[in-house]
Amino acid sequence: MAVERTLSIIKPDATRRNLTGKINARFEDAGLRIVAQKRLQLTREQAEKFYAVHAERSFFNDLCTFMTSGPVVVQVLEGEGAVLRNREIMGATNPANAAPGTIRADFAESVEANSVHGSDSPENAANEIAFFFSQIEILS
Ligand code: DAT
Ligand code: MG
Repeated sequence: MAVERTLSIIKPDATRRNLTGKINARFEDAGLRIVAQKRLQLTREQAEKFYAVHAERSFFNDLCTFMTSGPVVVQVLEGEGAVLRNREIMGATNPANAAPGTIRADFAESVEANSVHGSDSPENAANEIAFFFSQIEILS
């Protein structure tokens, strides 16, 4: 499997509970490398643009309100099959369905406040990384 990069976001419910380090340890312990990282306050406009694919969903407005409710940590993770690997480490969207030992099973508060975002395909990863980072901010 090829070395890939994926976009990860530690969401406001997790930064609020001071879980950034514990979540980063999950990535590093699984062999993913954090090759870029910054703490941001998303604007409403950024949240709506980032989640535009969900614009017609009933939860879109609440999702954007939640994502702007506090700081997030955006990061680029790199490693073998990083996109799928990160989805495995995160667990299912709804923490009630997330496998034991995954970030969402261990830390998420609800389907909305589910602690982390991860890109779902290499194509989306490239677009989502470019949404937050310039090439010179990413250091393998
Ligand atoms: P994922 O974040 O696992 O890729 P997604 O892309 O389907 O999941 O949805 C993006 C986010 O939207 C998700 O992390 C939390 C929120 N969300 C999804 N389904 C929801 C629902 N049924 N009710 C409330 N929020 C939801
Ligand atoms: Mg998604």
